[in-house]
Amino acid sequence: MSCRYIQFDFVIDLEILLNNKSWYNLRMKKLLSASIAMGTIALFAFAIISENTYESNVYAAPTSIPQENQQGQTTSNGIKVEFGVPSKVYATELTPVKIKVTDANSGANLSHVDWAIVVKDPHGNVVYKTTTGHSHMGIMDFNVAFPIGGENIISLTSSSIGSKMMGMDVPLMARTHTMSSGDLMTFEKDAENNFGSRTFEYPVYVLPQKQTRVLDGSEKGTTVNVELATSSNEIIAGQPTTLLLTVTQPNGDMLTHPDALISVRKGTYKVSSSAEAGDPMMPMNGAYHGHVGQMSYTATFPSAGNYIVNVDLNSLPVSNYQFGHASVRFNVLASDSSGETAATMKTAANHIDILGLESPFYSPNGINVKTGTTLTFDNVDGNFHTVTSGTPESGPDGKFDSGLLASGQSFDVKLDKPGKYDYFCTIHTTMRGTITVS
Ligand SMILES: [Cu+2]
Repeated sequence: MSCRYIQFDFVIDLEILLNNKSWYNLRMKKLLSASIAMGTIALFAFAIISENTYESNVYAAPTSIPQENQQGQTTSNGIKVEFGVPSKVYATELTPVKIKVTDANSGANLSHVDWAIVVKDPHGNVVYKTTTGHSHMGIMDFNVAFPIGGENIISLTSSSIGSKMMGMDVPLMARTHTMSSGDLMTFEKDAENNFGSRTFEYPVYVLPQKQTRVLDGSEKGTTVNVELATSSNEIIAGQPTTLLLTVTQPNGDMLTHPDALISVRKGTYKVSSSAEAGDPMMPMNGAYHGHVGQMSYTATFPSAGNYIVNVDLNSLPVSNYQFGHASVRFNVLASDSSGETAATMKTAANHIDILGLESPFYSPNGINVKTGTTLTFDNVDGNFHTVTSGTPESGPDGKFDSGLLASGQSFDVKLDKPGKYDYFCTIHTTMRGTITVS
């Protein structure tokens, strides 16, 4: 199937939307001016809501997987998601992830689908999260570096654009539809494909950190291959970790009798080294020596974070390949014993982060506060959302409404009456949360 990558956007007058508190009372016709724009950013996705009751089941692929990843696909009620990563994925290495959403019957891409991705490491920690994105052509490719080896989970939530927004018609071209010929302009045979919101989960088997570099030797015209690997799925701070160094010739054969100085640094601070600075006449004095080009070095990384492993290599007169001297810096990542690699997100008791399309949508999703507390919602996602009291089923109840919140904007609400308050996003109706006031 051929796909033409045409960007087709409805351009909305943002000024009207953002300045008019009752923007959704205006007719869509006044707000939308249909135009074809090549290569522009999607703006319309935030202004569209479906009146359908959304499904939000999780479709999980089988969890027993080999160490080499296979291309996967999942079909649920006519929606097919194709998923692909390289067969071998290494921790900390930037990895391309390919995702495509199609109509299961025709195989054609679905247009105008909102989507978000969450990556969970083997401990269940969220290690990567996309902003809520919009796909014109059903293609949702992205890159991620998995910090920890083992079975990681990629969770994709995709959400269709329906025919109604707050009771008003959405133009046909802006709805999710099956592109009958793979072309946004030709979908007459199957004009609408409003499948709601669905979450698909895929396991990705990630191998321990391994990095390979090709270095220029100081001898003219020579190169040498250096591989740094760990045997465990993660480097845990405070525990001794063995680093394996393998040195090979350009033809791939093992390079015999190399000397190596290995040092581990965090910033400018030297954590450990295989030898102290040597005699200037014998610069590799005290270095590790590998008879067959393989050396191991055990270091303890004191805390979680990024480290530099510096390797200085020399060939010796008895080596089977003369490259002179070469050096390289590797970046490695250490995590603490629970697998946390980044500072944990701290949320004050009266702050709620708007995360976007992926569960838990609003964090914390349920919150208990005392009467009279002012709550602040921060939109930390990259897309527009609302905080609107009520439920998607019965609509806004008028108690509070943020209107459209752009990325980085916040909304304050003070609740003086005890009770349970439901709220939701009028753009992505799977996004909902509750506030309990007592
Ligand atoms: Cu939203």
